[in-house]
Amino acid sequence: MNYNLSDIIRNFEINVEIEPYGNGHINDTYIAQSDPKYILQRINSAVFKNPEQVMSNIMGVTEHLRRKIIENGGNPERETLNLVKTRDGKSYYKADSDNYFRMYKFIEDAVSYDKAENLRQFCEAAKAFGRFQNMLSDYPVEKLYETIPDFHDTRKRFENFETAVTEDRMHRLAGVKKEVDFAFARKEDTGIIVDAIADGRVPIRVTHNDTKLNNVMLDKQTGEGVCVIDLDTVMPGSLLYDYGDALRFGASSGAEDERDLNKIWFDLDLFEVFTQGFLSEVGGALNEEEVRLLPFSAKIMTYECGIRFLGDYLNGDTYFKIHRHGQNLDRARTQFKLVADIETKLGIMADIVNKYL
Ligand code: ADP
Ligand code: GN1
Ligand code: MG
Repeated sequence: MNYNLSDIIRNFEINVEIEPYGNGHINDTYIAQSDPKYILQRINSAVFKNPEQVMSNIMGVTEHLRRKIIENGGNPERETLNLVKTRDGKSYYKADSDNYFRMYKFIEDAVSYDKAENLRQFCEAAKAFGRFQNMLSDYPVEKLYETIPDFHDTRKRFENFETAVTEDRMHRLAGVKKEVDFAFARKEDTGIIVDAIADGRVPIRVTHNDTKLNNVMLDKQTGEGVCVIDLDTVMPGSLLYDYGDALRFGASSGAEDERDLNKIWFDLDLFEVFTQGFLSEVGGALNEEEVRLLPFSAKIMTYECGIRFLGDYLNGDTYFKIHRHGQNLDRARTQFKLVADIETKLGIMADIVNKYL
């Protein structure tokens, strides 16, 4: 760490102890234990090459959400992220070219989960993501920067994965042949959503693109969804990305990095409550092709994450934070186990989707 956190927070006119917080794989998150509390984040500038554009998107989107929440009689202090300005009135503090920081008001009395404790929690998360999408349905897509180009272009993700396999920089390939074969056997799937978007069969919408369960805060008392957070990847995208990615993480029976694959399967009860919650709030806006691809989106988003984890493992763990050796490989393995399981369940999943249309 080549920055001093006490110096950083003084730029947001706060002067208290801060400590690491949260389980994200990308940014460095800290909590300021002041009254009220704040969240300080260092934007990962290796991942987000243009932090100014990230902040421009977040400012635009949170202002829009604030207006919508007020119109709906909600509480904008809790239901959207609120940026805290620096002393000189900016939305972020640039310590140097690699170190950009921002501060948010801390959302009190709310929790984010790495794993749903019951079906209701996942249903509430689904409603929150659906509402988020709905509230941004009239946000001008052209105002948004693509903070990570081709983020969910699975075909390009596959090309990057192939490069990682070919280069085998860390000499790890020999130990992951089975996983690599699994990924290559599904290469044909990688163009399905990308092509549907290119042909205009699937519309571009304003999407979150990282709808992990721990990116939504639920109220501690009522259990209801309060706020969707982690807005760095809000970009033009497909609703299928948000739906599929949320299921990838949240409808798994176990942790993303579980080593015992007997504990990993795709849970159809969780799938059902998510589908019900998401479709109830997203608005009646889905076209036929989107509906048709909903079950497949869970498979392909899980696959995409799997090849990203495996590619990162082959590249030497440079993208996703790891806390132990082999963690990205373990993550890839759970994703592929889920993909294989989803493949056997796509028919049932389609029936469930039809129930809630
Ligand atoms: P990352 O991009 O690394 O995933 P997040 O923005 O998701 O970072 O933040 C990491 C964690 O910090 C979240 O899962 C959540 O628990 C917590 N968090 C983030 N922002 C807030 C906030 N405004 N109020 C309360 N907790 C927050
Ligand atoms: C990262 O930042 P976090 O932990 O919410 C990643 C997502 C992956 C996810 C896998 C910007 O999300 O795309 O799906 O890890 N975010 C970025 O757990 O790459
Ligand atoms: Mg996060």
